[in-house]
Amino acid sequence: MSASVEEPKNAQPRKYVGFDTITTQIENRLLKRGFQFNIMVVGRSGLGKSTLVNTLFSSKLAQTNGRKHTSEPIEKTTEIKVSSHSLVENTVRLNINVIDTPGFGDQINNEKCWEPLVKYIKEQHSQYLRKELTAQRERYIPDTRVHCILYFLPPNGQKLKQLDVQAMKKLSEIANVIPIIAKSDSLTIDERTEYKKLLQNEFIKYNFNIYPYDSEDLYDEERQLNEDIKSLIPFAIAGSEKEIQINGETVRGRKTRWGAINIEDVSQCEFVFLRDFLTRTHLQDLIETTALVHYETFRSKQLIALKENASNHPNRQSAPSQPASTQSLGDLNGFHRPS
Ligand SMILES: Nc1nc2c(ncn2[C@@H]2O[C@H](COP(=O)(O)OP(=O)(O)OP(=O)(O)O)[C@@H](O)[C@H]2O)c(=O)[nH]1
Ligand SMILES: [Mg+2]
Repeated sequence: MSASVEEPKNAQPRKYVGFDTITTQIENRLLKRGFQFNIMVVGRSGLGKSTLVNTLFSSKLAQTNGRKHTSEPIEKTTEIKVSSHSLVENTVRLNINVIDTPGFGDQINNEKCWEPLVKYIKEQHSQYLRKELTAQRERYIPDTRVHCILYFLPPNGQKLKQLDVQAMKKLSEIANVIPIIAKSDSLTIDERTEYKKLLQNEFIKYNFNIYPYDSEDLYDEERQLNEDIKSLIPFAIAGSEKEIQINGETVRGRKTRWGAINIEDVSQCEFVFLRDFLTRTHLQDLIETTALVHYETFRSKQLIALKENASNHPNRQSAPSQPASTQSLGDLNGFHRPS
């Protein structure tokens, strides 16, 4: 047989294509799509949650549907409110949703005041799972899962109150919780150090699962970084919705009769550490941990519950008019609460 089959002209790639180009491909795809990062702020009323939401990325925002101007007042938060912001750094687009929540402690009965937040977080997981399980799932499922909870603690130098203990315990079971000391401008540097130590001991005493978690997969470098971060947590921060003048320079800060604080100055408060931690060093890990640890736990509990449900009701499964999978998926609307 003569070799009459001509090689297609473009059969050989003109450029080098090897395994190492895969990272570039993934990188390009990620860069094009950008990162989606969802942060929730939680804590007692009046601790500065909404203010921090407006402070966190304000100097770097490309787009926002939050406050348009610093003169707009920040009002008391009465319902869960999501604002979306977009940030671009070195050609990387970061889409951030901030979930602002009403402060605890306003109701007469504060028992289980964290429940609406737990419900919100589980609903996002449930939505994601439903999309993932449909026959023709979207190639890219929009991610509304909460990647990180900033838990605000009052700057009072005291041990944790039961309300905070219970809320932190519940929330850290289903999401990455990062405690912070709110309004730390009201503490001296010594008071701050003392309070931080006290809280770190409280976290150990109550056995909280505080982010970042230990894992055997970590490189030595990452482990060291996590140790450093753990010694910093809870971050002592201050927020400000206003810009002020210090030595002729306009900075984001707070001015009182006793002096002024520039919140972006690391010698005065740890706001910049928190921002770097969220948007630089731990961004990808927070997103990944949510998917691989918290969402995965939710997902497997749900699927086991669905399976048990199906085997307890075999007739439902064999109903010809509706395939079992669709039927079970309907159950996810009100997610199961496996005991
Ligand atoms: N000293 C000081 N005051 C702050 C700080 N952050 C916010 N405040 C002030 O505290 C008050 C309450 O701030 P908000 O941001 O509304 O508090 P919140 O936690 O959202 O309150 P709720 O919506 O009721 O839960 C405002 O007057 C802020 O200006 C801070 O870091 N230091
Ligand atoms: Mg608020």
